[in-house]
Amino acid sequence: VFKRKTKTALHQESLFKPIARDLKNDPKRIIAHLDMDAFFASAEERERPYLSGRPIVVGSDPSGGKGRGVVSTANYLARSYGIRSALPISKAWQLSQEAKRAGKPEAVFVGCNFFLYEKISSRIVEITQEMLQEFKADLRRPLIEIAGIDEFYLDLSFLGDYKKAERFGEKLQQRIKKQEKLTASIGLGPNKLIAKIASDFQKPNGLTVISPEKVDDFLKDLPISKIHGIGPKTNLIFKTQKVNTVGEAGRLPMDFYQKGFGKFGEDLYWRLKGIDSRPLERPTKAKSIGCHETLMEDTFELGKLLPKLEAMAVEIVGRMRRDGFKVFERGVLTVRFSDFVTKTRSKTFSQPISSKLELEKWATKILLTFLDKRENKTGQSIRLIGLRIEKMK
Ligand code: TTP
Ligand code: MG
Repeated sequence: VFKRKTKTALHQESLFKPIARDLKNDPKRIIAHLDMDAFFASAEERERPYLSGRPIVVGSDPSGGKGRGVVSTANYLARSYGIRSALPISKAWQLSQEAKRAGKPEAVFVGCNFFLYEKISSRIVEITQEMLQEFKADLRRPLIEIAGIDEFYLDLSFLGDYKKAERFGEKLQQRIKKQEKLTASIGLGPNKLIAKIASDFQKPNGLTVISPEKVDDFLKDLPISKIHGIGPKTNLIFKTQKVNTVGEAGRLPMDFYQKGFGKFGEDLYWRLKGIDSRPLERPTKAKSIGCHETLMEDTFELGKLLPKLEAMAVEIVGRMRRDGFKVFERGVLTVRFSDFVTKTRSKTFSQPISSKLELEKWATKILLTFLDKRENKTGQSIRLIGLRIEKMK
């Protein structure tokens, strides 16, 4: 399959590495990926029964179509209007108005409540841990990788076969439904790559099992964009080869991947064949955790700025804990004024901080200096605020 090359010895070595030619999935491995369905929207629906059965959009304020932010997520009913994550909120508003004109119910727009989502996220992990314990897993090994606020990988190899793993998955879905009144979709497969594609395969409330012998069939007709790491740029390279499906892409020789994609190419070659040996990761050792937000409109008003700071502090401290850190030693606050001048202030604290409240207090103190003569001589209003923590331990 490989074209012989006469470049450097090193290059040849990488092309003909024997180990790469017969890479296989570890036959003993069973990996699960769990992903909550329409997470933020389902959480809001659960908290407010009067929203039940209505199209829900979680994100920034649409301000009657003039809002400036984006959609965080939409429930499945609102998705049937074409509304989805990362869409401008103004566009979501338009789509909802169109639906209304067509005689369908108007979407309900709700702001983000990270505190709630973080709390549910930890509960889901706890429920999973309890189940692992009941199934007598050896908890000294890391069996859960928290991959995001609503998703994680589980190593279920200890169960020994896919039938048992499937029963584990069903039971986990039932418990989450019973205890948290929310639905999750689960995928099972021989590695993280297949498990993740599988969890997305029958959403919502799906359980998709792709045992090793089913991998090739499962991947064959999937669009290549389903393979993690294939974005629009990579997609374009495949287009020039008239390749659309994973099956077609898997038939291209390694040479094509190494030439076209460099270091990433070899990995991609194996991924497209459903082979992936990535281990479950322990909590990431991020160097900083932060977020920022462009405000609905430029403002001086503390009543508008402080709730934003609080939401950010909640999100950041939540993420810090999920990532396995307990404290942080440095805070960074950024503001952008209406004239787009951007200023950043940071501080290394004499004592490490662990609570959201203390982060919020510090950030508020700094924010105040940006509102008066101290840091804002020309009286500009604020367009964006950003908050970040560093030196987490
Ligand atoms: P996802 O799991 O990608 O989406 P989801 O849970 O809303 O829907 P699905 O049923 O398809 O899994 O993301 C989890 C949460 O992360 C989502 O509820 C909101 C948030 N999010 C954003 O804030 N912005 C984004 O662009 C995306 C993709 C997600
Ligand atoms: Mg989800």
